[in-house]
Amino acid sequence: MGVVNVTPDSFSDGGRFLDEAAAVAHARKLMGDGADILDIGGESTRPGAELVSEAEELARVIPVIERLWMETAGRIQISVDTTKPGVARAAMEAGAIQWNDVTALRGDPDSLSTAAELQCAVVLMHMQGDPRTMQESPRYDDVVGEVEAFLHDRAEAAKAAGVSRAAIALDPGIGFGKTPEHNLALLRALPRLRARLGHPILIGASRKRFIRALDPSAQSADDRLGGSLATALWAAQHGVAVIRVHDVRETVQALAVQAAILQAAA
Ligand code: HH2
Repeated sequence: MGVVNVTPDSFSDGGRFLDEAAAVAHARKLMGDGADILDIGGESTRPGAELVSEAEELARVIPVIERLWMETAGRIQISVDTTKPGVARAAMEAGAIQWNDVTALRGDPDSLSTAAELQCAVVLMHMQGDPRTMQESPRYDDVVGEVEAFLHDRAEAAKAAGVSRAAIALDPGIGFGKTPEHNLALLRALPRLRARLGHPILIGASRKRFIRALDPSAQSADDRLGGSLATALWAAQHGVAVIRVHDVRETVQALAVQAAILQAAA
């Protein structure tokens, strides 16, 4: 899954693809690089990010989704990264098929019923707190157990609201209200999460700050490709279904080499 941020303030690429033409050109590049899914977002969720109005978010993402859908005629799956049911609805009308929600459909009282009505695929992500404050003091007694229980409960809530079981993917939310140690524990626990939750897992670790904790020289998000690739390979090896990344070409190449080694005659 390639990331297309139509925002001025995303942590790694804010401002680069804010206008429609730049965002569409970037999306085309990610498709050419081998992305199967494009995740289009109009509101940053980086720690401390400001909230965006629904009108502003619609104005950022809908023209991009419409253009991509017209150009690609279904050759690529379009996902919308939003916490707002109104944006998800407009995105599905414009051609998206998936709602990626970092609040796991808790962002609005209408989120669950809207997802059920739209019959779209959903990604339900774990986050402790909200983006403005989540990195101030993340605390867990048992991070893996608590994230697993949360994702289980949100999948149940979605199903109870009418979302079909096969439409649900789950995401432990790397970097969302977590210390570097919490993130590493969750990555280590991917086989357990996958086995116990029984839904496809999505991982978004690309360019995130926990990589800086392991390599203090990686101050800028652009300096974190090595750590992003290491995480993508680990995730793929442990059965993660979707890997959300900024550097699609490099990730596809790394995954291809990994797959070739695993398939080579010994
Ligand atoms: N991470 C980000 C945004 N959306 N969605 C899911 N499901 N999982 C993630 O890990 C995830 C996500 C943050 O990355 P990015 O979109 O590059 O930054 P920003 O939120 O600042 O736009």
